[in-house]
Amino acid sequence: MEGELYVRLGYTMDALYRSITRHLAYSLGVVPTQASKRDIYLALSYSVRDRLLEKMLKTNQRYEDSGAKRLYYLSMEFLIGRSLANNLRAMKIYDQVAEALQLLGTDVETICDQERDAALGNGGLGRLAACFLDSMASLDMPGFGYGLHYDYGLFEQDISNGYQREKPDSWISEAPALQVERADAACIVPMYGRIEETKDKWGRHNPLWLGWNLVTGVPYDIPIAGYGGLTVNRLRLFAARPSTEFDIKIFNEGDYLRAVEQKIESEKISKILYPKDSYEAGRELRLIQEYFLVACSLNDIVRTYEKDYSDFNKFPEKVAIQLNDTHPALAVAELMRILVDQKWVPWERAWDITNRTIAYTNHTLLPEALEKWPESLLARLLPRHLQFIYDINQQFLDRVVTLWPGDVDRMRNMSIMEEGPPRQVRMANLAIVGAHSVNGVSALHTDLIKKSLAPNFFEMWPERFNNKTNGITPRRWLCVANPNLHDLIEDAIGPGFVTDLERLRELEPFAEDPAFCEKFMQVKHGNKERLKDVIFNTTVVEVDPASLFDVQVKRIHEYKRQLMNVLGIIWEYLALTEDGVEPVSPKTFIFAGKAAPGYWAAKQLIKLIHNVGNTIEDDPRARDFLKVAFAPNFRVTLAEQIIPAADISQQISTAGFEASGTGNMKFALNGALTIGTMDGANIEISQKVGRENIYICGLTAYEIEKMKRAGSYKPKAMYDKHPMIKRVVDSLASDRFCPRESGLFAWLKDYLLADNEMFFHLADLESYVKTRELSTQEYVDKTLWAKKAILNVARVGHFSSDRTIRQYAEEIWDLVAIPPTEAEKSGKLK
Ligand code: GL7
Repeated sequence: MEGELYVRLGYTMDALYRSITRHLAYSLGVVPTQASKRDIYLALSYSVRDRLLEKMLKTNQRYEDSGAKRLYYLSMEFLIGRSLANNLRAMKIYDQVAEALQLLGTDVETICDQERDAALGNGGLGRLAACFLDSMASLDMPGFGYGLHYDYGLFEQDISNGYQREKPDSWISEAPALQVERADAACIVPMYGRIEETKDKWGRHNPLWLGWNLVTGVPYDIPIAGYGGLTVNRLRLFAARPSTEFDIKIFNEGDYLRAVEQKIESEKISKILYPKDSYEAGRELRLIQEYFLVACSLNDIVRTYEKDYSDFNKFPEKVAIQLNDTHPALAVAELMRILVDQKWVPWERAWDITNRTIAYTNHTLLPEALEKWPESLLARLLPRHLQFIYDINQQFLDRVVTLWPGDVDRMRNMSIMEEGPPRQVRMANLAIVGAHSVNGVSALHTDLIKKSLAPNFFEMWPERFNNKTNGITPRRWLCVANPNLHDLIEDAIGPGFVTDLERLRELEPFAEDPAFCEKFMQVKHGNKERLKDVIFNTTVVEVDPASLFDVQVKRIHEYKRQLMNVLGIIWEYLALTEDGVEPVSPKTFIFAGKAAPGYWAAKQLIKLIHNVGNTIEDDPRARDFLKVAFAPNFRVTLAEQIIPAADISQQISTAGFEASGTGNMKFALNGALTIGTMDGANIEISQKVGRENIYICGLTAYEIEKMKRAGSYKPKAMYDKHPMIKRVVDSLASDRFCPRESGLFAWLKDYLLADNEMFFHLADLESYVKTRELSTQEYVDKTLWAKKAILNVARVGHFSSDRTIRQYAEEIWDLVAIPPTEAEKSGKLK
């Protein structure tokens, strides 16, 4: 009986109330009547953490008892956002907590609102990792995350006069409410030093890595609750600390200041998340971070394995390691080093084990994001690893030569080492050679990996390449972000769809049911009201929830083409003010997103969006029809507020550039209609929701590729030929949108008209503008719109990250679920 179970678990309102007040007194030292909201938030978080840890221990016991294979997800980023509300929903104690908080004179939303985001990631790649953790726990799979415990997450974005300003985001102060420190599981990581070539007692070549510096990796565990709350996995994040042994050595030499300096040096490693999205800057500290993650994780993985096994024969049957992009690709060399140097496994055998254990996901084709590290840097930082990389490369190239004798170009292209100067190590090649599986994140992206990124590798190992289209967790992106829509759906089709999202199909008949459509639109309207307040509180813009909310929120990147959206807005503005074409519906364009601090063009775009918005607002002919709002500091929590309120979702990247996109899925699940290009997962979304329920525009990836090869994209000719394009570009480049900063946007004309304009803005503009017009016309037909929006919700079940994770588990990891025992389910297990 659920009631009894909750009593036993301590999940009743009474028990939770007692737990919160106890933590107020004994963890925080405050009396309930004097507790601030922040105090109550902390006390509640500790109460939740207590219960999660208990379940985490039981889950771990269950996994140990079963002897099941484990999956380790290595990622430099986990973009978790807030945890409290998500955990309350997962544990199904949201309502009890709401009651308990009422007794304390507050309410659950206010308290959950105290939490600051864990912004340990940049964008889609990091958020995907967080969704995957949620799915693995919800599917009762032994899957664990490994990452870095950054002191500072992604910077906070302030806007001043339309310009982005970055402020540090100190996550470390926020972390204690979520995590437990595991000092017992700390490990030591060597770096720098030299190689001494020696011989062992049998006279065999035996290189020794000596004279290293040591850094300690201290793990912090964050419990990850599966839906239902019985399976709780963990995300283990490593913080860098000085190695005590090393410090003592210097202390003994009497050099106190050097010891302190050393401490600061070590702690730098996990100080800050690099704020670049789909881009690598090649800084030494970043490589050290990547190595630190790999070394700490593998040490932990091997130690766990060795508790049960005395040799490594079963390693690939018990351990799967997934590399989230190339960032942790050094795992290939590190696992080889551990097996060969520390565990005395023969090289060939070690290679077989490594290859069968490791799998690699590619997340981008952008050349500037493909990591390469100078050989000289690796020689200094990781001399022994570099030797392994040389040996791996030699063995690999020997095979290439046997298969394609004399094909020097092919060898040069496939080699892990790129000829210089400077000579560099290609991390993607290392990952492809070292892994038994290489996957892309949407059907198109995987196709492009095979055809353009790595055709030679695909020819050599076709079976190694596979697709795993991304997904999103419905727990966060529906239950937490849009509880009213969740409840409406549950009333219609009954419970259970949250863990079986394909069941949303049962909503299809309701798209024809006027009463349901009405309620559906009411939920949307309520979400728009809520967003109106958020926007008003963070900008000066007052938006009208009755207008069409047209939304583009994501990192600011040229390839994502926020600029094309702005061109579209200017087009509508000129049509309205100069041609007297009134839009059929008032529209609100909502933007949000961060630009990498050093990305000048992206930062200019933020300024442009603000200025276009201001110009329209200052124009009495336009302000009642068009509005532009830029919501500052985009992050998971803001996404949770914006996405449920969107009518239209803009997914307009240049085809071939967005590997998948996951925002596209979140919007569709929340009943927004997509205006999108045939890029990334948009293609699969359009197949699922039906072409009549999505607005597709622009060239395809293959058309663009063809034009690039032929050099036939001539934007200047399009500008000359189409009067409207000319008017839009000229007004953009004039001072119309920057009356007080003359010439500010003049560069955009040169940019857009250059033959080598990489992102084909003008090539897609006409098709894009027409598609926008069509969507606005359809929006005013409320019956039609509700139907299309509901069909989007009903048909996006495929894009649950549960489906994605099942595919990884079956097709790559060979991982099975270990569901809770009867005893756990009845709460009797102690
Ligand atoms: C990304 C892709 O750009 C994005 O399209 C994809 O959805 C995401 C998750 O697979 O990965 N690749 C990348 O480097 N970043 C991404 O968001 C930062």
